[in-house]
Amino acid sequence: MSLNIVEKIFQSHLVYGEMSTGVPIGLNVDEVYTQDATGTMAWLQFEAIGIDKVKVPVAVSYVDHNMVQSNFMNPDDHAFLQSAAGRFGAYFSRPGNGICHQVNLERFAAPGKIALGTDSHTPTNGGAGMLAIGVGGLDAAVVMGGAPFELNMPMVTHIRLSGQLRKPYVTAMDIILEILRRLTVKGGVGRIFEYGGDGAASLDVTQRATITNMGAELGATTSIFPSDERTLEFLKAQGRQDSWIELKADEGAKYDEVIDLDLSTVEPMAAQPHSPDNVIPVRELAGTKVDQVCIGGCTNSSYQSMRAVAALLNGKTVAERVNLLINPGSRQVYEMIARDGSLVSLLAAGARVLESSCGPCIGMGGAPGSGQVSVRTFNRNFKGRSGTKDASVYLASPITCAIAAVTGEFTDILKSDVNIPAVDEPKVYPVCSNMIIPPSADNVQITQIIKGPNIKEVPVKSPLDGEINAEVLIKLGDNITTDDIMPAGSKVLPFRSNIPAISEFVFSNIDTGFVKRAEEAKSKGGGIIIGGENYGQGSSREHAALAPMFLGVQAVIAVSFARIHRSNLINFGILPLTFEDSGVVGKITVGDRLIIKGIRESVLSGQSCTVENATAGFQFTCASNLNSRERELILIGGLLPYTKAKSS
Ligand code: MIC
Ligand code: SF4
Repeated sequence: MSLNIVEKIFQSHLVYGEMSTGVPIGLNVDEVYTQDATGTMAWLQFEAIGIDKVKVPVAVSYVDHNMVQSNFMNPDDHAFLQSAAGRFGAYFSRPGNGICHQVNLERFAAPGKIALGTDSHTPTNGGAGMLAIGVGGLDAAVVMGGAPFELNMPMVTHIRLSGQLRKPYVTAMDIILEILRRLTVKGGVGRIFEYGGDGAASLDVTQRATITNMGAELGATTSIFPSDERTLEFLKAQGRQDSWIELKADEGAKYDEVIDLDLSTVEPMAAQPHSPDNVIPVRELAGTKVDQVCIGGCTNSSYQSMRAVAALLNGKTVAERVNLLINPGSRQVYEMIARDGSLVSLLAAGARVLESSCGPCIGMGGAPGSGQVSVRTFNRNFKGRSGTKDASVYLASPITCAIAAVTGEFTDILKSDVNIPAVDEPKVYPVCSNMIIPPSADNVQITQIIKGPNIKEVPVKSPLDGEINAEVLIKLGDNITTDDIMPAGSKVLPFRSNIPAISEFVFSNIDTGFVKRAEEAKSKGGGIIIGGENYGQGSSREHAALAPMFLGVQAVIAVSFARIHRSNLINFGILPLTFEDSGVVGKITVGDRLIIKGIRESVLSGQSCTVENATAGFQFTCASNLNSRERELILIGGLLPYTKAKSS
């Protein structure tokens, strides 16, 4: 039978289930990686499960998000993660070594293998033919403990690329922005995007990785490219040609959908505030003034991007009105631009070059001024994520950004006379692993786990009661992001390992009364959240489920859910329900009391449940759509009690 690439990888990792759309399948996993902002919880959960050593072939713990260190909390987390990696047998990528996805692509990505990462941009590794999926921390912990990873078999969409980019003006970032323009932030839900076609060969691995990275913004499970000569070139240059295998779809392989894209028609694009799919051609923005430019992040900080930006800035000065911030994605990239003189060009032009970390992308420093326009090479421009609520954040390619830094405005590059160098993939990357501490076989007994005072126990929910009788705490529209639910930024991120403290910030950017209402409702049956379509899109942060659970939220009733967030809700025992008739949403008001009788039976049988709005006096029905494992999780109070029960 002819198979596509996704089916080939799933088939070689299949533990149980049948590969037909929507059916749960269990997969063996080759690598799990964590980053610090989600990793502290993941490793605390791994510890709580009580397993002595990670059971996947490779586990890596990165530190890249929480790097501001304005007090003891961030460095305490780093010390905890380093000690947990030593204790449980994971590699530890030290602070300063770079952003997890960029470093993982350089050091660990391998075609044909499966990786899970506790970050929604884990699909970056798909640029090297690895099937890499973003998950919540608890899912990662359980898989590190030896369980298969379960997901419902997604649809596979083939994106057939033809032609060539009008390089160097048009970049991989413009391709993924064009796809976001066409498909929107909901367009990838329940799908894996498999790239192919003649045009794929014209893209190198880091360009492919830009595309698979930002595929997360489509809501996709993941995205993947074939493994071909370009993949081999990359792995060779990284000194890892042994990891290479060829990977391509069989002749006649089938797909659920096919989308054609001629690369020669793509032009420079930008996402306007406040959504990555609000995309228009840069030429339509020409003349719009820019106050801040940020270059780097996990989407666009390859050596090729940095070198091109440096060449553009060489001998020029950043426009007077503009602040230019640059964070190279990894220590390797940083070292390369230092050695070839690019760093000098950047500094001489007036760029503020930061360390290799997420930085401004997640609001860890580098916030724009009030009402300012910021254009960034990052992947998300949700309102307030930059740290400034009224800033206008645009997303664009490193080339578009560098030109804006010099001219102080968006420029129609195709009409301008800027001379842009084409930078090819290096033949050899400087490989130095001194910032990655490998697991040592015999340290299990000797390493103590270090926990600072801000690191608190993981709260666990009690089993589902026979009836939910709770108050509507908030009612929301479509596409609510996990940044809306659980904001990030330098004030909130340090509390990622302290659920009681971080819970005080739930919905704080959109409804400052939420926490108080939830706390008051907690002793009276708890609360319910009402959402629209694609509830919980964006980041994999499980805190967006864990903190509401801690505040007594029993259920979220929405029109539809984003994949990772839905799993996170279930993992922490919060029931995700969907409206059978979304017309009733308009009749529900904050403060209404909703009663769901016989909820355990409905969950068990998989049948719709009847929700009584006792305040407004009407009833409606909801579906739970849980598979058999998810039902068990909800009944017992989540994945942690489930895993413990299974292993006892
Ligand atoms: C993000 O880009 O929002 C993050 C921070 O990397 C998250 C993870 C997190 O919330 O810690 C992600 O993308 O999953
Ligand atoms: Fe870091 Fe931003 Fe990438 Fe998230 S999207 S991993 S915050 S660089």
